[in-house]
Amino acid sequence: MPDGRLLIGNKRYSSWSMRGWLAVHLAGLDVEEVLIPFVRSEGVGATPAIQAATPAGLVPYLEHRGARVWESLAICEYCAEQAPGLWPGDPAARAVARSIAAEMATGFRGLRQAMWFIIGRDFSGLGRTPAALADIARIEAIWADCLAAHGGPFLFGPRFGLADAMYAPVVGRFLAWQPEVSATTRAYMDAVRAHPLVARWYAEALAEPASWLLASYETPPAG
Ligand SMILES: N[C@@H](CCC(=O)N[C@@H](CS)C(=O)NCC(=O)O)C(=O)O
Repeated sequence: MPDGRLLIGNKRYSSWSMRGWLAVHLAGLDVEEVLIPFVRSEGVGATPAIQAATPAGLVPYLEHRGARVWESLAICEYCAEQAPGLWPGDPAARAVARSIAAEMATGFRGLRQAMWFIIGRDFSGLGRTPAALADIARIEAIWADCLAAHGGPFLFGPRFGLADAMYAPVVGRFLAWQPEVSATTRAYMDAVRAHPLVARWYAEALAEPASWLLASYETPPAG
C-alpha cells in the first residue's frame, strides 16, 4: 500500500505538476499518482475537481505519511528532507540552488504568459514578446553560471537535482517554442530532456487521450 498520493494535472500542460512529480520521484516516495485532467468550461476559471481536492485549489499536491504539502517549492523541500542529496551538499552552492529555484517559482511571468508549457506541439518562432525574451536571457545567464561553476551536465554537476526539476518545464517551453538560445543552453536542454524521469513524463504526456486536449493550450498565438 502506498504511503500517500500525489495529485497532478495533465502531463501535456501542467508545468507545476511536472516539478512536484519530478521531486517526488527523485526522492523515491511511494505515492499513488492521481491525475485530474484540466477542465476549461465557459465561466469556469479552474478545474472544479482540483479545487475540491486540494488546499489551494491547485496541483501539485502531495499527501505523504500524514504530511500535506502544496506549492512546488514546498514539495521540493519536503522531498529533500526525505532524501538528502537532492540539493547540493555545499552550503554556498545550496544557497544558489534555492535562490534560483525560488526565482523560478515566483518570476518569469513574461515567459510563462507568452510561451506556455505544452508537450507535443511545435510553436517554433512564436511567443517572442520583449518580456519573454528578457526572461529567457536571465534564465540562460543562470544556467550558464551554474554549468560553468559545477561542470554540468546538470545545474549543480552530474546529478539531476531539485534545481533541475524546477527548470525542467522551462526546457519544455524552449523545446516547444524554440527561442534562439546558446550552445550551452542547448546542451543543458538535451541533458534534461534525456533524463529518464523527464523522458517518462514526456512519453506519458504524449499518451494522454485526445479527449483531454484543450483549445486554450493547443491554439498557437497569432504569429
Ligand atoms: N504556485 C503553485 C502553482 C500551481 C499551479 O498554478 N497549478 C496549476 C496547474 S500548472 C493548477 O493547478 N491549475 C488548476 C487548473 O488549471 O484547473 C505551485 O508552485 O505549485
